[in-house]
Amino acid sequence: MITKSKELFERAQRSIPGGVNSPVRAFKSVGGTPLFMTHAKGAYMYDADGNRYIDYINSWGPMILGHAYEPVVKAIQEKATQSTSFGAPTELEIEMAELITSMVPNVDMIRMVSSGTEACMSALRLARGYTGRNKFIKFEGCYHGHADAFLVKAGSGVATFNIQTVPGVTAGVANDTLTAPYNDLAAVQKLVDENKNEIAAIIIEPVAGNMGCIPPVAGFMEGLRSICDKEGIVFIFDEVMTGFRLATGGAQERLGINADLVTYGKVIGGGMPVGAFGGKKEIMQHIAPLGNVYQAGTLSGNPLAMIAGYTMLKTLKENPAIYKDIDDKTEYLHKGLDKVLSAGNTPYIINRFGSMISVHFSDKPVTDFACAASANNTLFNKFFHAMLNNGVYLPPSAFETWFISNALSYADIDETIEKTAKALNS
Ligand code: HOZ
Repeated sequence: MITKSKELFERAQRSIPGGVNSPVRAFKSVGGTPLFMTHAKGAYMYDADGNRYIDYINSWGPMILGHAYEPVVKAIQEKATQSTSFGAPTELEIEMAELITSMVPNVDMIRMVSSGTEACMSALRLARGYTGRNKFIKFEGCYHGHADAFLVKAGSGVATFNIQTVPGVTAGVANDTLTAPYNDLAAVQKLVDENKNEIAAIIIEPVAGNMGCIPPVAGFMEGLRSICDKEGIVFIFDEVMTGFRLATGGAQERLGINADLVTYGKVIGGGMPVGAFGGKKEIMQHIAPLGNVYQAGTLSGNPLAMIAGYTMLKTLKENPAIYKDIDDKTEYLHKGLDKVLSAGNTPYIINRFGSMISVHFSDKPVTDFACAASANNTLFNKFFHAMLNNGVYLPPSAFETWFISNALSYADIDETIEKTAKALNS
């Protein structure tokens, strides 16, 4: 029963566009009523009708240790009594920067912002300011937030709703965005050759999570790194999803690749609105007030956001075994899903990297956006609802990765696998 969610959705649509504050959560592509949540603890979310769900979104990534993780909640509560914002520097911001630079060896300097969108937008401006070039390369199906320049062949909601051209993004802006298929090094080389000395940056999700989960194929990142080195292009890793999720050093550590600039969001804020961009000092010193590449924010370095993120990152730094635990759990889920899905007649592909995983109903490997888009996503939508009806909350789109939290127990995963079998037979 979702009577209250239905009432809330009707009411929400009268004052909020589409009834939601971020499009994918409206369930528009999967159909039905989005569930309105009241609270969450550990691996479970509870909706307005009191239903419990095993959560495989985890706020789209941040809740790596589960919901309402006590040390983070307590730290926020204590900090709030000392003011919720100063608009002036604090020692905590230095501690946060020092913690991050100690966890990610090639990040010399870091600037805090309030969202992943801001982080990517600022990193791109910095790369352009640093190189004096305008164009950049992104990959089809990658999503780097909703700044104008990135909304070209973007993943996530743009792909979910099949929006080909985003009204409001001018042709002037879009013309500087060059796109290549994910995992296609030859296509990147061609773009670079055709736009000699014009490309400021290559930005990539090192493990893509906005077209389902798509890991890079062997040699792809190394190839991009060497193109960037040869051509003086700034290599930007968008680690909004992967940062502090795949390892303390994020995808850079897991893939053994050093980016020039890295963007963060999600886990770095412990569930508060936080983003960051950082990297080599040589590039970062072009940011104002050191340099003239301007970027600013009233709530940047906000004390509540900083203490939440600091507490989360410190826990991860001091307990690196968490990463093995969470990877093992994701592998266990992978094997369980495989067993259940292989018993049916529907072709499927499970992609996984660390604690990111997704299912595409496809008969061929899913290595780029075209593969993800040609999968049977109508079937995914049915699967989503069958799982939801059985108390398992998956992303309401095949173009989103699932995020595993360490609060998830093996019993929860067994329950999920059992419910998957039930869902497939329904
Ligand atoms: N764009 C994010 C997913 N890739 C967030 C979606 C949401 O919060 O609704």
